[in-house]
Amino acid sequence: MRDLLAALTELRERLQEIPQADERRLSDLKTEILGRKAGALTQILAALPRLEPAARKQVGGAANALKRDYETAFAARERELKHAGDAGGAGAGVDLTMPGRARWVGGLHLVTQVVDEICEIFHELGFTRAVGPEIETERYNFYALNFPKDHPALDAQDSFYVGGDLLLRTHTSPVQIRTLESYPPPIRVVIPGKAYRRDPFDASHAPVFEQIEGLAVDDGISFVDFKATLATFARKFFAPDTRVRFRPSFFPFTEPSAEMDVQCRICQGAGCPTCKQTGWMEILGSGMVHPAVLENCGVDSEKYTGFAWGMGPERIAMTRHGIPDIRLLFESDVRFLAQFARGPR
Ligand code: 2U9
Repeated sequence: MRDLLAALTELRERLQEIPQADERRLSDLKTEILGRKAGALTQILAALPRLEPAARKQVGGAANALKRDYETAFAARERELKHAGDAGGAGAGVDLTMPGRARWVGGLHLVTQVVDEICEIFHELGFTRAVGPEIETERYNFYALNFPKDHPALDAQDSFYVGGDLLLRTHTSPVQIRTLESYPPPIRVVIPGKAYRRDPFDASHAPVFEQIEGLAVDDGISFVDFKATLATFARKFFAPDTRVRFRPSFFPFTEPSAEMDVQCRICQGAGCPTCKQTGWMEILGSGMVHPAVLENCGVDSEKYTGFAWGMGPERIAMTRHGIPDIRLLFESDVRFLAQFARGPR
């Protein structure tokens, strides 16, 4: 009996091992102590019937109490280990088959993507990107570009004046003027940037919008260079088989002037609501640089000629994707923008 009580005392000390045990150790301990045949405590309990009644009572009481304590300690440790798994630790409670949460990844705005793509195409054609101020003087925004003094664009009703003769530029053309003043030909520049006009904010107009303009000036640049460069751009941007046409137009800064259309991408020229049944979509205005503009910048118009163009990336994005309202491009609604989500090129 004394041996059994000593064994029980020893086993009680080993209770302390349980809170530190990992899953594997816990399972081994359970077998070692409570195992159905060879468990140390099981064997003590099995020996009880052979003891004298008084000894049976003393050893049995202590052995049963110890068994309860073991069972409680094992259960508590098992719960603890399961919880650790739930909290993200390795082991029980982690469902490795559960799908992960999708990470929200941002992208470039559709108009930014179109601006980058257009600039890249002109870069391949030998044009360098140039930028300039958004607040301009009337000279850079109008007069150097051969606008007459009574042109309606100079009216405060049409342009945003910020004081005196300073205004928010109504196009990016002042950057071409600054380039012509600062660098001798040959010049090939493409200018992306914002422009501002006092237009109502409706389905096809916005008071602030992106523009991309371009300019090539050199000795011997002809109308053929002008048409071929812009037609090449259209075929690189839309598709290699894109048909283009040039219609006569008028701008104070170009002579002759032309608007370039591409065959409607939606109806292939047959006529549809998007192209207003014409089979064509206008994508840019252009022309040979007016000699007066070259002279205003100190460039000899007898020696040099050039061509220039301007286009609206919002409008081009709308043409390409069939977007019906320009305001969708300003509202930052991710449900709309996510359709075009792409990262930096
Ligand atoms: C210089 C000489 C010539 C730039 C040009 C256009 C025609 C044109 C519009 C297209 C849509 C502006 O965004 S829009 O409303 N632009 O039609 N722009 S030629 O001509 C220049 C510019 C600078 C020194």
